Amino acid sequence: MLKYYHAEPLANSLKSMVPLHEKGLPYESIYVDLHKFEQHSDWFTAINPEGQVPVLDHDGVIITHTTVINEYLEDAFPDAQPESGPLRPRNPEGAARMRYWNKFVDEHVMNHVSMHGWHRMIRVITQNIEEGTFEELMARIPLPDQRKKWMTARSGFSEADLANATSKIDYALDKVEKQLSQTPWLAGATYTLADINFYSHCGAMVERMFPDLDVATRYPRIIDWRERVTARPAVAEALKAEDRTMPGLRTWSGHVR
Ligand SMILES: N[C@@H](CCC(=O)N[C@@H](CS)C(=O)NCC(=O)O)C(=O)O
Repeated sequence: MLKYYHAEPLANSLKSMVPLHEKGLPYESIYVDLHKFEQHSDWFTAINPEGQVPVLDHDGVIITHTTVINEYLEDAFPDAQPESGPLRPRNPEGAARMRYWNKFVDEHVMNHVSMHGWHRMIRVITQNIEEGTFEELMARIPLPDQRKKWMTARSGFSEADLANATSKIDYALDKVEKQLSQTPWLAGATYTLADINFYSHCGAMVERMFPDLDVATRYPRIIDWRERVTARPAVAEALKAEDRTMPGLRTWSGHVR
């Protein structure tokens, strides 16, 4: 029995939900309301002491961190694969290329996109919380870096930090565009966990978040790649989870990560 604890199907919550659908694995979907700080509540930190989503529970075995969850699913359910082939290539070179891109997205993309999302949305949410209540909520956050991020969101990220994040995203888009001029998918000839990773963090929302980067004109291969990912039935299924979470709020800006 699989249980998946998640927020809205965006970013990390989307990233491990897509493989569940691609592999056709039935799971119990458990929505964790980040807007109510449920991720730091006692019931949830009893499951994940780091107080973050998503979390996979496989017959009581708790797995956290999306890249780890996605590889776990490959190891635990090797025969459940989409028609396009395994999400982690079976040959060592293909698997290494997939991991290279996962590492790149995890280390050089995710946090930069996240900072802009927080700056635009979380700042407003945090500023609407009264001082004493805010301090109490902060005290419940298990990860020190995450606590710092929530507190910075309240005062606002600096223009220098935001500009630095934008330039890192531009660098990443350029790198992905070049890769897509050589191979149809990030890790080579087939769609893999690397595509799911970049799509979840930097797919549908990138144009709306960074209009100045002029993505549609400067990165046409990324647009084409994004359409191919979006057209996958499993991706559409995962995105539909929005209907079970917060109807009508499928925008990057409604999300806490
Ligand atoms: N490295 C983790 C990051 C998880 C993460 O950042 N989760 C966000 C949601 S996308 C979260 O729980 N944010 C709320 C918080 O930290 O309070 C992963 O890959 O799963």
